[in-house]
Amino acid sequence: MYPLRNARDDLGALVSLEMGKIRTEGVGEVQEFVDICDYAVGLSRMMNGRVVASERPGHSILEVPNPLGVVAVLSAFNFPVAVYGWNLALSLAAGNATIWKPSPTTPLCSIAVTRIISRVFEENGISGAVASLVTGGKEAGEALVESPSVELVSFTGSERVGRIVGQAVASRFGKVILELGGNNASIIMPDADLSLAVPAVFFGAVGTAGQRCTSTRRLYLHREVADEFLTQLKTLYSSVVAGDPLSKDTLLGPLHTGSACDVYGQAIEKLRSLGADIITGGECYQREELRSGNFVKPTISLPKSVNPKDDIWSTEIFAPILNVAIFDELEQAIEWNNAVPQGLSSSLWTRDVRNVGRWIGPSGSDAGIVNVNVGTSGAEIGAAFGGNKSTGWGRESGGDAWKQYVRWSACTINYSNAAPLAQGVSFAS
Ligand code: UN1
Repeated sequence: MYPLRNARDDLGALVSLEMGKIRTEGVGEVQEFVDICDYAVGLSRMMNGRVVASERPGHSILEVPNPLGVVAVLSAFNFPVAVYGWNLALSLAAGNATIWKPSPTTPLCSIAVTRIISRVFEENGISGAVASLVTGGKEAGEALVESPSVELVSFTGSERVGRIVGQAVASRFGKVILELGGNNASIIMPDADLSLAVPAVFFGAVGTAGQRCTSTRRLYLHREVADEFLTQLKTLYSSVVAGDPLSKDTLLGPLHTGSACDVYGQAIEKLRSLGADIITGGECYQREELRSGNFVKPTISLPKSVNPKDDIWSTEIFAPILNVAIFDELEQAIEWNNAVPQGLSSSLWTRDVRNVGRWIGPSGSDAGIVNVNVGTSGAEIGAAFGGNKSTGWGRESGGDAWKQYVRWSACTINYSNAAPLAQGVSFAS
């Protein structure tokens, strides 16, 4: 009856096995897919157009949403199930067919999901091909991106590839949704409740081994609480159990690929060479059973430079490395928050409503996700998800995201016995 819901735990375990995130996060990701399906069922009765007042008597203007046609979803390894779910559910509710090209390194999750979805379709008299899957590498992606039959390309991945995809789709006047890099900061004010803020930063920075777009990569601490915050955070870091992502006690799985370990190693080397203080971590696990498995220690570093334009602050490293800087005024921290190219998620910890007003207002965070007393990662499906600036400006999941999956028509209907021109133009000799 509920094939996806019923498969949640098994599929979650498969996510864990193939991607490397811990089981509870794998299961959570399938739950996210279930949630967006529920949402889209309701939404399908609310994908309303509008009736707009006309300046001409006896005229009505309608704004009408119609299906686009074919939507291609190019998803990343780190959320091999949920991100497809966001796109599929909205795209289907809008009346489109979807072609999915997952990451080349997570084909099993995509095959399992597609089998579940196609069974539901076929039981309801719809061809499974309405939600098709093509696994493969660059060539498969290019074919979809370049095809004039694909009206909308929704791409999640790196800024480098996103730039290529964005340009290719724009050059054929297609539609594109880009969900690219994040370089997300948490800001801790002196009045923050540390018993909530410390675990939230811990989850944001170490959860999914730092491989979420929304992972916390920068931490700006007010001078008054910096020492206390770091002491408590270090205690949590020392409690991390690394190992088999499927076993109950594990908090930290491996990085997804060996090359991700190299990227981690190079980033640590760079931090050291620039004189950063590596407070904890900074190396791969040496234990025999972890050595061959891409396990890297979650790292907290205190770089010498606090200039957010410097490489170490402005580049997204897809690994559990948290760079820390200390500030005296909220304005300074907001300036640092906004000074990087990316604009996905951000988080402020305070109990002072005046700080909240500044943070969410015009001089506040310029990210797409602007949280208060909530970490940078782990968004619910209800709000639109996505980021500004080099994150690509795309929005997926909740909010008004569905409006991108339709073509909008403005229809002016004349039900009078005259045919007046707009703006009072007279065109008679
Ligand atoms: C991603 O990392 O691409 O907000 C998606 C979150 C998750 C989705 C992340 N709900 O962290």
